[in-house]
Amino acid sequence: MFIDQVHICVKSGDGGAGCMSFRREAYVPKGGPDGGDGGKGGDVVLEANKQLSSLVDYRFKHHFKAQRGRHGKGSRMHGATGEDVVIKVPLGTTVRYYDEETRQAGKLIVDLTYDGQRHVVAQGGVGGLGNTHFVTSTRRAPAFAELGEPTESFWLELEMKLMADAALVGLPSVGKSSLIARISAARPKIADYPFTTLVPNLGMVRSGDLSFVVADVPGLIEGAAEGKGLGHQFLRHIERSALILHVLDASGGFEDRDIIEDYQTINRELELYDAELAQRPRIIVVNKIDAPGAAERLEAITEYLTAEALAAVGGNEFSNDYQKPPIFAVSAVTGEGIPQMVAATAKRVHELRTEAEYLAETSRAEKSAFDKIWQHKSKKEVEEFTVQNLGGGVFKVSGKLVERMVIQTEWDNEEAVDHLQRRLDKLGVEKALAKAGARSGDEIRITNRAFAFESLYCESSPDPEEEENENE
Ligand SMILES: Nc1nc2c(ncn2[C@@H]2O[C@H](COP(=O)(O)OP(=O)(O)OP(=O)(O)O)[C@@H](O)[C@H]2O)c(=O)[nH]1
Ligand SMILES: [Mg+2]
Repeated sequence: MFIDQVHICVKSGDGGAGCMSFRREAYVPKGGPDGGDGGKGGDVVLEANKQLSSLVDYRFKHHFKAQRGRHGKGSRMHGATGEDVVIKVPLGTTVRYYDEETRQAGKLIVDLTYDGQRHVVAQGGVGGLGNTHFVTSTRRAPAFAELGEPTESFWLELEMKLMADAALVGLPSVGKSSLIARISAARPKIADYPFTTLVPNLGMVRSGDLSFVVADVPGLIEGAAEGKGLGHQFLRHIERSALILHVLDASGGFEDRDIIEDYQTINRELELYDAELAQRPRIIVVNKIDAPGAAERLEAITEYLTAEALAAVGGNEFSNDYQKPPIFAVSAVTGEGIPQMVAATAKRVHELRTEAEYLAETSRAEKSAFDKIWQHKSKKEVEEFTVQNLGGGVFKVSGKLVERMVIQTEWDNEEAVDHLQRRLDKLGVEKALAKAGARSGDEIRITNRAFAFESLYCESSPDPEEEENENE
């Protein structure tokens, strides 16, 4: 079965807790703090792998959990980092957030397009620091350590779009499957009724030194772009192909169809689905050239396409071969015209690939520069926080780092809470609270914790004695 969309639930590893411990040695009565740090939790990583051709592995396996970071230990022993979970996916997999309840896919996270490309979809939790970090000139024996950062699980939608170089596109029964069977080792079902092909087939085609992957997708019909027939869900596979092999039936089919109308129908559907698709490089393959009446239909469509191409260049003749419409008359049954069509396709795919590689190189360089800027920005964003006056002497502080600090604090430990307050002050939280109008004794909320505000910057009733001290 061809699986091209799955939902998986991922959870990175929690961070390990830092350790609170003091050195104990024979003959050393009072050893210093020696609690090691907790290890970082494992990441959940998606990795593109060219060996895979579908998402079938994730049809029944939905849950992926990375290992937690180990806790720190005495003697400055740091906890081990949790192992990552690496989820291998085929090339051409796009990854989005997914809301399990509403069954809606959300923001695009990444598009995995080249072999070995990796993306961390869930970062492991940060390990807590051991008590050795909290020694100051006045606090020689810190009796607290940080907790590890917990992580949460969430759902992702993985969607695979075929990465074929060329896609055989056309109405039902024009002979797309017959063609792929003729030019590659693929053996799809072929029959004289529409919608024989229900899932895409891929084939590898060789032509001299060049080779390319071709896709045979279910036939498109009028209204496909709006979801008619089977075509719609497969239109997205065409999106990935650099070249469209537009297949036309020169036999007229059972209904003696007009070949020019057929051509226009497909173009219209592509255009409606995505205007860019209509502009995609293409080769016209006029199939069933062995059938009676085929010669006239070939002539009609050639005339039509030539006029169209001339109009595009705005002249009466072509100044080079590239301006001519690429039309190939073939028969999947007799093999007539097939070698020429394959050679032209291979050549065009090769040209497009070279172009795309050049563009990918430049844009990858651009992208990594962009990533750096973004990383820098996100570090700043982590440190940012906001203060909200909820009224009635209650203030809420929100922000990534601030919240993480609170979560990693062991609240039963007075010294740890003390330390947290000092860190919040350092970040500027106290100042910001005072500025927002908080007074000593007011309630401060950060994530799920509430505590009383005590400030050096703003006293509810200034103590004269203290002021005197400050003036000294
Ligand atoms: N005479 C003749 N018949 C052909 C040729 N190519 C395909 N056919 C016939 O056309 C019918 C449809 O062929 P398929 O290859 O199944 O067509 P398809 O485009 O894949 O059709 P769907 O999968 O339904 O979209 C079959 O009966 C084929 O034998 C050809 O070159 N000449
Ligand atoms: Mg078919």
